Parts: sequence; structure tokens; C-alpha cells
Amino acid sequence: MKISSDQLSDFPIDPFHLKSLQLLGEQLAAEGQNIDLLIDQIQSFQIAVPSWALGTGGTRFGRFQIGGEPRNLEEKLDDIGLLAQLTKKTDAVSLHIPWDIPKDATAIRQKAAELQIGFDAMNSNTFQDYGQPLSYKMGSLSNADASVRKQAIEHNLEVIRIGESLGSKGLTVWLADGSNFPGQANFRNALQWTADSLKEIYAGMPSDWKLLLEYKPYEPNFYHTVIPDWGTSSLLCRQLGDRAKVLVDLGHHLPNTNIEQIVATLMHQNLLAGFHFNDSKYGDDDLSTGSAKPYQLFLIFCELIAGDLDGAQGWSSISWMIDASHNTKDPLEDLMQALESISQAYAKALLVDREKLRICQMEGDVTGAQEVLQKAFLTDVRSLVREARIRIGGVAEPLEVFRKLKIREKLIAHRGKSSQATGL
Ligand SMILES: [Mn+2]
Repeated sequence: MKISSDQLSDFPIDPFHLKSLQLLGEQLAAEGQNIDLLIDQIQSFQIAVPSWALGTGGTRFGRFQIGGEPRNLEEKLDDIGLLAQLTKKTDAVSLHIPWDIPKDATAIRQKAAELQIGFDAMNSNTFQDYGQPLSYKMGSLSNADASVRKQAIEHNLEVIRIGESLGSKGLTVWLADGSNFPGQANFRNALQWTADSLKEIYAGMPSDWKLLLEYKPYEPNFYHTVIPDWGTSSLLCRQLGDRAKVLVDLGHHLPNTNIEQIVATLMHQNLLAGFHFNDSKYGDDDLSTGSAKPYQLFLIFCELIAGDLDGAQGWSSISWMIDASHNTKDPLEDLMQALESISQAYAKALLVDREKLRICQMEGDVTGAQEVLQKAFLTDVRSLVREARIRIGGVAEPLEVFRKLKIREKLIAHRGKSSQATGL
């Protein structure tokens, strides 16, 4: 579904937007900031949407359907096209195999191109049984049985081949392997088998691809996870080669972990592959990005910008993806909120007076350093983000347009009340 320009003409820009933009522009100019440069930076920052975020997510207790969910890969692309049209904040999809195997890669690639959507990193799946001959119940890349490991390696190589046919340039591996009880697994063997399996996958990647290695401390296994943290992921990446880097999923940390420090450390080592954006209160909650901890998100962006400007690791080498799948919200509304929050956090981090912060750090001015960060964080950048969107053809208020045009109702009328997107 594409929204026509006629439909959008019913949504004139609120004059209050221009007033607040002018006020912010004057304030930023007085602080030596160039508002047009900021707008350019906000516009060029695009975030990939995962195919599995287009349907409501389930929990182990069940799933509540929203209706009108995309029934196939073509309809998933349609939904992302819609998001792109309204927000101008996403230009790529991150596919998941086997949930999104294209029947005709050329046709899918053509459809995506028409919607101006590219293919971000491909995601393999060895965390569930999905009709393959051997079970992953006892693990995949780390399984004690070599034939299961071989099957899991082959699956990843197949995902690479599918990705190549679509023009993707990366493979994301999230390994759910681990154990549920003490004594169940041999830690060292599991790690070694994982390293050996990953080496075969890495060797099967085209030379212009990168491997994004995710980590997670617990779940679905509750005693031990083979790749529980960024340190273990880093060790494995170092064994693989330069094109293997660590993927940070914001929900894959124990509560109170200092994620911004992890980001800085990985950038310092040129080991940051990219992000899976989401938010959490307790664990891998899949909350909308920025809904629970917007200050943490801002601090992460401060490190990303600093790492780029200081020459630790270039911004363009990092991949940006959302990884969330909410159980109670309209998935498209959820994604619009997430894209907005990420843009706001980025815009605020761009406002940090880095020279002043550097001086405060060098002089031990603790209070001053906090003031620098909070001044940027507390600046209302909504008009800046809105203006960036409007100038490249997006709408001022995506969520409002989505609701007033009754897009979900139209999707339900077209796709049905009980249509369900593939995913968990
Ligand atoms: Mn993830």
C-alpha cells in the first residue's frame, strides 16, 4: 500500500512547527551550531527494519494478533515501503532465514528497488527446529554431535547464498546455544566447536561481506550461553578475521550493564559491527527503542559520535538495525516510535559540546561534564527531526497520518483479521 500525495495533502504542516524550529535554530546558532548541517546528518542516518518486527511478537505465554499482518515477503516489503514513505528513516530490510526465503530472488529484488529498499544483514536461525533433518535442541554450532554442527554450518552458508542473490553484504549470527543445567555442557568444548563452526562460515562469506556476531547472557538457555557477552564475541571475532565484528543488541545485557562503555571499548578495538536497537527494563524485553531508557540511548550515541570523530572506528562501518517485536502494540506504530526515538537520541548527541566536555574531562570538572551532556540531552530536538523528515518528502507526523488514514484498518480489510507474519 502506498499513500498518494492527494491523501497527504490533507495534512498541512502545523505553523507551530516552524515557530519551534526557528526558536531552536536561533538557540543552536548562538551556540555555534549549523542547523542545516545537523539536518543533513539526521537525514542521512537510516536504520534497517527487521522483517520479523512487522507482526506482533509472541511470548512463551501466547500471542495477541493485531490483524492485517504481512502474509509473505512481498507484503513485508510493502509495510517497510510504507514506513519509509512516512518517516524517511529506513531504507533497508533485515531478512530472517528460513522465515523469509524468497521464491524468486530477482522479483523480490526488483520490488524492493521500486520501494527504494535495500537488503541489510541476513539473519540465520539455528535456535528452533523448522523442518530440518536434525534437531537443534542440544545446540547448533556448538552441538556435541558433529553432524548437527555440519547442518548448522550449511544453513548459514545457505543464508549467505540467499543474501548474495538479494544484494546483502552481511550475515548476522545470533547463537542461542547453551545449557540449562550445571554439568549439561562442557564449556570449553562448546566454545571450541563454536569457533571451528564459525571459521567455516566465515570462510564461506564473499570477500565484501561482514559477519556480525551477536551475544546474549541468557535465554533461551538459562544456565549458560556459549556467547554470553561482548568479550566472548570479541574473542571469537579475533579468531575469525577483520570482517567479523561484534553486534550489540541493546536488550542482550543484564540489568544496569554500562552499554555505552561496551560501545566505546569495541570502537576502540575497531570491533563494533552494528546495533540491534530496542529497549528493556529487565532483559530481552523487546520494548520500543527509547521508551524506557532514553538517556542510555543518548549516551550510546555520544560514544558512537565520539568514536567516529576521534578516528577509533568510522561511522560508515557500523550497521544500524531495529530488533524488536512487541506483543501488544501495532507493529508499524511501534516501529515509527522507535525510528523517532533513535533519531532524537542521535540529534541530541550531535549537540554535545565536545570541546567543552574534553576540557572538563582533562581538568577533572565532574559537575561541568555532567552539565555538558545534560544540556544536549534536555534540548527539545523534535522540530529538528521533523524538519529533516519534511525536507526529504516525509510527513510531519507519521503516527498521526497512519492513524487518521486508518492504515491498519485498510491492511486488515485487505489481508484479513487473523493474518500472521512469520516470526516468533
Ligand atoms: Mn538481536
